[in-house]
Parts: sequence; structure tokens; C-alpha cells
Amino acid sequence: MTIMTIPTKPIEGQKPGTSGLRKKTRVFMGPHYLENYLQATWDGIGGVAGKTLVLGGDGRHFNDRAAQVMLRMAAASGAKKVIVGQNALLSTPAASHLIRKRKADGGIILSASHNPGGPDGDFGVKYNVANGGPAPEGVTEKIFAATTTITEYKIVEAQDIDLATIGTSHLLDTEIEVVDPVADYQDLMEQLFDFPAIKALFAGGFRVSFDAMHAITGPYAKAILEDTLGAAPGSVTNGVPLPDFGQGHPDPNPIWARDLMQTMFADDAPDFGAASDGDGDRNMIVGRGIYVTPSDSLAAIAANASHVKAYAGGLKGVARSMPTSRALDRVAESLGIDCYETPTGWKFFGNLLDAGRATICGEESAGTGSDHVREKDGLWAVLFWINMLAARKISVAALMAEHWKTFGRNYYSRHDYEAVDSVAAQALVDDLRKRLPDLPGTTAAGLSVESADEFAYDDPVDGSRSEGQGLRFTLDGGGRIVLRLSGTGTEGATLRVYLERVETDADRMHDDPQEALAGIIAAAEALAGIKQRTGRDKPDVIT
Ligand code: G16
Repeated sequence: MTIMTIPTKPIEGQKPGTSGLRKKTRVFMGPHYLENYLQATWDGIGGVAGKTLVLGGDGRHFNDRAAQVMLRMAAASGAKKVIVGQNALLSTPAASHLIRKRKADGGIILSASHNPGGPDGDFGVKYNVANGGPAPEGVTEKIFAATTTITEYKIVEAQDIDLATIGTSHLLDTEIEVVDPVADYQDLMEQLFDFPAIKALFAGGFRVSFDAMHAITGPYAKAILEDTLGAAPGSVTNGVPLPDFGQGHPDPNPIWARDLMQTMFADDAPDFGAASDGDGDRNMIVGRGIYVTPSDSLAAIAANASHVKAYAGGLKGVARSMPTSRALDRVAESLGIDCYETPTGWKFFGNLLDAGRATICGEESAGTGSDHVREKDGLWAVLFWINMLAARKISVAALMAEHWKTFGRNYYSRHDYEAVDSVAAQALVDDLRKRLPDLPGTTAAGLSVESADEFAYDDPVDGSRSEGQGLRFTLDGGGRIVLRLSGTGTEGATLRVYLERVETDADRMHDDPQEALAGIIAAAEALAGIKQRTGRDKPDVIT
């Protein structure tokens, strides 16, 4: 086995986005593309010599090949050890847990999350740091800088490593340990949740439908829900991970998890429905006849945490990304704890969790999690809900009705305009930004604008500042609009418009969200001229 030093040149566009580098699979498969990025990652983090790394991915097309490249490059640069999920599979939260549990220096997660997979789909590479969380901006900036100056990379010339067999082998001096991807994660869930109470719930006939969307959570959900907790066989659907996710879009929302929605709104619906995404960090919660928005789910989780084993002692604080609805703030206020508002991206929660300022965090983009790992965690949210329902002996619909009655209902929706011309989308945001100082006091579609600004975040733990994190507007009557460009798309630009209005009149808490938000939607259009500037007459996805 020899170490080869391959000359290369910088490849444009290797700038990590909201969550690592995401590109079309064929771009990643192009000459030197993956290798350049991995070498830049090694260079950006000060090398991997003597370090221990974790490696796994969501099993999408190119996952297996990319894992072999990563191992050969880690060995060529002198890594001490790489801990790999069997067959190079690990859900994102399981990878985060493994990094923490084994005190690794960091990890590489091969995933483009909820984006479709396959040769014509998307691929991604994310670097997580020693706390198990996504690399903070200071680190991703160094990685990006290294991609722009790279001249060579190092790789071992070797046969493929056997990643199907659990055990240890060597590549040069680097130890490669292949581990069961599920076992450690399952142990952690058993520590957090009241498994006997959940078992009793299932034994009493409680029915669940979990859609794994042909993605990574299938084996985890089957092992935990069916094999351990006793959910009926077949409760986990689409449970075998496929490289192209069965040609589906593994994004757990009412649009892409349509089958689950149909199941849960049918006459004989199960008691509880849920789904997770490509890499297992997102979640979707549905009750019989009721879809729970991620923002509401986060608020309900925080409000009911005292009923759930590991959280019964109280929450240190909570955090949400800025565009996430403010339903959580109302719960935090009543619990007398801090509620932090961070930019979009799980990486911003890391410091708050490490510093013990927050216990539970969440985002409107279907991510919820706690200080048990440093990633959002789909199956954790599902188990939290089931544990909550078992403890409270209540249905999802009744729990949400009670929640809204207590705290008010934050009607919420996100409108996405996908693959918009990048120049037009940027111009929309830039022009609106220029007008921000003039907007307070004016009206938009009959609603008066109370405030208009661009969100910037000062991290209270390390003092770093992140600017340009979304344009936000508050309107009279408790309305709010946020506009920002997605940092995870791979085609053109995706404009996200987040719409929210709080309702405290108990008689008006069960309306259709799009109708309840009609005035806010009209105000967003009046402020930003979305139709004319994007050339679209309606959003591509409404969640
Ligand atoms: C990633 C990030 C999340 C973020 C989401 C959407 O999720 O980890 O923090 O909320 O992208 O980001 P954007 O609005 O920029 O597209 P995932 O599940 O894709 O890793």
C-alpha cells in the first residue's frame, strides 16, 4: 500500500451551506471533487494525524464509494482511528452520539439530508466537531478557505475495506473499527425514555404508523419500535433504506409523506403517525386527523417535558431558530426559563447546549432535539411524543387542543419557491433589505408594519456574530413574516417565506392555517412582490 500525492486545483463552489456541502450527486462523483473537499476539511481542521474520526452516511447513491475514499484519505493523512457504521451507514443523530460516546475528535457524515438521492439526486458531506455537532461557522470558513488554495491531496492506493463485517482492521497505521449502527443509539434512547410505559401502551392496543421513507431510520425504528417496544409488526413502513429512497423525496412533511397523511386522516387511522428524513434527523408528527407543525411539536414537547423520564427534573432553557414560530416562547415564559433565538442551522444550538443554557431546541424545518446529542433527532422526537402520550393518557388531538387553549395558537406556514433564478431571488432580498428602514409605520395589504429588520445573532457563549440571517417583519395583531434564501438547495435559489399569526380567541383556534394566515400572506406579497420577481404565481411547496 502506498500513499499517493495527487496534484489538483481548487474547484469553484465548495462553500458549505446551512449544513455542510450539498451538490448534485454527479458533481460529487466528478474528478477530484470529493477528494478536494475532504483534503480541504483535513487542512481546515488542522490535519487528522493522530485523530479519531467517526464515519457514516444515510446510504444514498455514492455513500459506499465516498466512504472508501474517506477511509483511504484519512489513512493517508495519518488518522489514528476511524469508527464506521456497518456498511458505512449511520443516522445523523447516531453519528453525533458515537462521536460523543467514543470521545472522537470529529466525524464525517455523508448525506444531503432530506434532498432526493440517486445519480440524478443530491449528495452531501458534513464535518461534525468533537461535541458531536455540525462544525460552527469559524470551522466551515477555514474549510472553505482551504478549498480555494488546494494544490494536492493524499490518498492510499488500496483495495476496498470490508465494511460489511463488524470488527477491526487496519489501513496502513489507521485502525478501522466497524460498529453496529443501531446498538449505541438504542441504548441512549432507553436511558432517556420510559420504555416500560411505552411497552404497556403498545400492549394495550395503541397503534402507530412510522414512515421511514426508504431512508436511514428504517433499521433504527424497526429495532426500537417493533422489536423492543412491541409495536405491531408492519408499524414501520418503507423501512428498508434504498440508495434512491425508492425515487421518493425523503422529507417528512405533509407534501412528501402523503401516504402517511392519508393513513392518519382515514376513518380507521392509527393513534399516532410519524416520519423521518433521509439521514434521520428530521421528524414529522401526526395524530389521528391532525397534523402537528414542527413549531407546535416543539412547543408541546417543552410544555410536557416534566412527564418524560430524562427531562422530568426541568429544562435549563429552550432555543429555536429565528423563523420558527414563537409558540415556544410562550411555553418558556410560563415555565420561567430562557428561550434563545438563533439563526437557521442546528450548528447554532451547539454552544447553548454545551454551556447548559438550553435543554431542548427545535426548528420549523422539522428538527427537534435535546442535549442528549448535538444534532436534531427524528426518532428521539417520535419517542418523546409516544412517551408523553403514554404518561398523559391523552390523544394527539386532545393534547394540542389543550395546548392551544393554554398558550394560544400560533398559526404558522412556510411557503417555498424552489429553483428560482438565483439573480432574481438575490435581487428580491437585496431590494427589500434597502427598504427596511422605511417600512415601519407603513401598511402592507391593510396591516400596519410595526418593525422591519435583518436578523443578526450574537452568540452569548463565544461572542461570535452571524449577520444576514433573514429579513423579518412584525405586523399589528401579532403577525410576523420572515424571508430568507435557503442554504441547502442545489439548484438555483429557494426563497422561503415564513408566515405566523397568534390567535388567542378559543373559538378561532381550529381554522385552516392557510385561511387563518390569508392576511399575512397578502402582506408578504405586498412587501416583497414575490410573484412578479420570481415569475411564480404560487409557492412550490406549502408546509
Ligand atoms: C438543515 C439544517 C437545519 C435547517 C435546514 C433548512 O437541515 O441542519 O438547521 O433548518 O437545513 O435550512 P435552509 O432553510 O437553509 O434550507 P437538514 O435536515 O437538511 O440537515
